[in-house]
Amino acid sequence: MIWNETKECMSRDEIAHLQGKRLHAQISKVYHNVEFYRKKMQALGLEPSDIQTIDDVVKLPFTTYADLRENYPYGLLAVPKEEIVRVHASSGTTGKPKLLCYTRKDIDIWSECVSRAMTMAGLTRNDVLQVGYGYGLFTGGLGAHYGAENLGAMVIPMSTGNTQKLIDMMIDCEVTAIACTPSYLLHVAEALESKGLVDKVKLKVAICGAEPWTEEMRKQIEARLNIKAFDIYGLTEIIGPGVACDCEAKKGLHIYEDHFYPEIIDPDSLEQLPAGKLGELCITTLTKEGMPLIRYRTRDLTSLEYDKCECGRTIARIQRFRGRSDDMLVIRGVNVFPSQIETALLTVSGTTPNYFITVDRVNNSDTFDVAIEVDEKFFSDEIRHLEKLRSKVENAIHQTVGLKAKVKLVEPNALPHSDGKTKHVEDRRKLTD
Ligand code: DLL
Repeated sequence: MIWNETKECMSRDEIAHLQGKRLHAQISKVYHNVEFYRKKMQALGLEPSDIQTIDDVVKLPFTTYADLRENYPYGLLAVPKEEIVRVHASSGTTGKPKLLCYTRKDIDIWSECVSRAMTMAGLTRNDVLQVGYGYGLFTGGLGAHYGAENLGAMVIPMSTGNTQKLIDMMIDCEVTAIACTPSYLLHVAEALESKGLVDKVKLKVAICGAEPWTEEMRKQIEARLNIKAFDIYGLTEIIGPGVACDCEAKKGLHIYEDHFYPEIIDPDSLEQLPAGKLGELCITTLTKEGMPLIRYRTRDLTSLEYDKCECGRTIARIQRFRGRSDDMLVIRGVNVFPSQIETALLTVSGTTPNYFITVDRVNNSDTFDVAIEVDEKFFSDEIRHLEKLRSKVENAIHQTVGLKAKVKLVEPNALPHSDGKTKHVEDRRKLTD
């Protein structure tokens, strides 16, 4: 089922009843199948029978990305490994990535959620959709792809990296919809404008996400391409894109509450906050089989609204994201933790752990500059040695982060030093309205 009216327009009581039933079943499963959850619950004196209604969720312990990293790769599996048909991964603060495992049913539910999001954006089986998210361990490409196929639309799996080809196929194949990051779409808009091709494309809808963006960016995209742009949210840990998406009313992103139970918590006290209050989004997966997550702290800062939307849906709405409660940056759709720079620098001798990241948005594209203090001797040495070191550092960062940085090597003590918490990042992009 694609447009799941029975699940998106229930009364709040019906939603709570379904969520309670599913939570109870999910908790019984993880208690018996995942030692990590069993131990955490036992430490709190909890048994599955203590979790009967959705309000009981507050009794449960939180899960964090550190838990995922520590249990890498299969420690949080709730089914035998043979039932896993796919994995995806997302970068972590240091070292190993977070690995997420999907059963056949998980993939089906994920595809249905993405199809529901695409339906919300007005797409049907008559549409031709280009996927401009990366394919691979990142969930964007395959997530959008399976969702669009499930909808019955024609999918063109472009992936990233070849804008000219994307534009050629957009025109030749009469593409009507695109799924990609908002910053990339602005880049595509620029390329189309510079070639005078905007009138040649049949694009009407864009489904953009994977990075923070503003209403201003949405207006620009819509005006420059004469299309409607929708905001889609998700994270690898929960499933990938399709956790939530906005509708025509643009009053927030509808979260598929029949599969994902959202809470807002105070990131310091960890208390649950009421509707409308800004805090950290925390999600419990209600139907996931492979790697269910209980009260997963997304670190994304937002608020929730529960009143009925103009579109008729009764499922909760996530408001535009206001940032993160950790230091993760999303640069050109790639998650970057500043500590990854430190990890990269450890592999290059002659460097120090003193670095400074500057992120900006120039011509609608994110810039990623890293200044690093290096051994004094490189400045009295021949310039080619400094150049060689710079290229080694650039490669190490590219390897660790998965993104190319513009590296500048500086002399010791050239970067700002302070007694308190060392500042390693300046984000000059204005990503909240
Ligand atoms: O970015 C999944 C995705 C792919 C979502 C394509 C939408 C479209 P991760 O790489 O695990 O997964 O990154 C998840 O990206 O916790 C947010 O901080 C940020 N993010 C994702 N979508 C949005 C959005 C994918 N619409 C992290 N608005 C999340 C703001 C977003 N931030």
